[in-house]
Amino acid sequence: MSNYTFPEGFKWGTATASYQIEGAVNEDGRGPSIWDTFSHTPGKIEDGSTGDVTCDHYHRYKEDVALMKEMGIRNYRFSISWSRILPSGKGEINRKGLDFYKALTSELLNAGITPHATLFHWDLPQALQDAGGWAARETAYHFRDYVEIVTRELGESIRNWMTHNEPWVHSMVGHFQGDHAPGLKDLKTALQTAHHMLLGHGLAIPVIRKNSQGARIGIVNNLEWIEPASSGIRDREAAARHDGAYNRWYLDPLYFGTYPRDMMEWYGSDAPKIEAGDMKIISTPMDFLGVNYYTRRIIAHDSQGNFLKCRQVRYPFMRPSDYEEWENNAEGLYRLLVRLKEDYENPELLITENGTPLPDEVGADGEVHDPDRIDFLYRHIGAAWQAIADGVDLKGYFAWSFMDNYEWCLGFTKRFGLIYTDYESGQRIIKDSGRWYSELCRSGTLHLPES
Ligand code: IFM
Repeated sequence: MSNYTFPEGFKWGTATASYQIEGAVNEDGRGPSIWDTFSHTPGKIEDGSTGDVTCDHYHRYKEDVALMKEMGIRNYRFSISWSRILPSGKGEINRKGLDFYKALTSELLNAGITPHATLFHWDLPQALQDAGGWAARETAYHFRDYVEIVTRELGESIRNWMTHNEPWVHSMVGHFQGDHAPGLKDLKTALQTAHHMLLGHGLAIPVIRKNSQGARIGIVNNLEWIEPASSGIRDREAAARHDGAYNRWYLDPLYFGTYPRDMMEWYGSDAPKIEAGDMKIISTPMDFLGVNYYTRRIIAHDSQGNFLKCRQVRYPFMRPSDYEEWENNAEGLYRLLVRLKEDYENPELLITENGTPLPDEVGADGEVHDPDRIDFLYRHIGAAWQAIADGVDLKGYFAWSFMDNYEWCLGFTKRFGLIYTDYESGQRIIKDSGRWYSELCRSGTLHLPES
């Protein structure tokens, strides 16, 4: 069978995030965020670049929305920059920041595109970091207050809300590995950060419900399919620990109101401080889970390995083009989706990110030919179709990313977009994958790519 039709109403979309695309970091009253500080610190970003200009979406948003419309993309996931709305993270509101997101939202709605807004995609106002960041409990309450302002102002035009993007990345990569802002390296701080992010998520839900009638609310987690490198007990235990730290730590509190017991024991004195009532707030019912899927991992025990005493195994069958340790494995997506159905009571799911970075170039014909991305998308979207056929409550798919953009500590060295961004001129060029995806958005039927 080479054709797969998705259910009526399935949401096809693309995704971006504020610091990765907006630029205009010093305009219209925006305050500094931790990513401004981090990217301007020598040695932190692979190519030494910053998000000061990036895709200049702040000035070009009309052109970008027009491109989305031209491509037949009917859903757009973007994030709101906290420090555009509240330059110091709390206190005085910057109306011009709100005006930008209002203008973007109207442009989308006028183009027939449904907005899906993420409230926190890692760009914490620097002033809040100076006061302790997410490791400080008050930040969860400042987040709730920021969400109150945003949803009071935008709650009628936006009805799809995501509290956080990838709390694992922000807590662990930003506070334990030190590769993302704010660049800290302490496990206890990272786990406390994660706890307060989840607390902020739970605190925000009733606020969004009050201000945005009929809203669909969720959180976005980065999740992986994890397999042990062998059937030996030590590898199986190592894989369970990796799964515990990466997947279950950010799912069990939401669905069961508890942290996984095995991981609480493993973390011991590094485990977060939890106050009475926190877990009830964190497990406030939500409407959907956003799943960002990029890879599976094969995990082996390693007594010299990381804090989990494990390491990732790279197999010879992984293609050289597989991005660093990210294996292109669509079956992992299928298995992950089925696992979420079985272990977490068949929650409503959205694939909120999925994509692959490739060394795209503009050809002599002025076009960008990226057959490997089409192959990646075809396989992963096929896996999504199979999961739906097997009873997974998957309601939508958002490709990462709408356009090439600033890839955090990797700067501009990775291109994930369906649209090529020329960072010198600002020109956008729809890649072959963009045209292919556009056809899928219009028809809702997955066709085998032409070879
Ligand atoms: O670019 C990021 C995005 O901000 C969050 N999820 C993963 C993407 C690719 O690394």
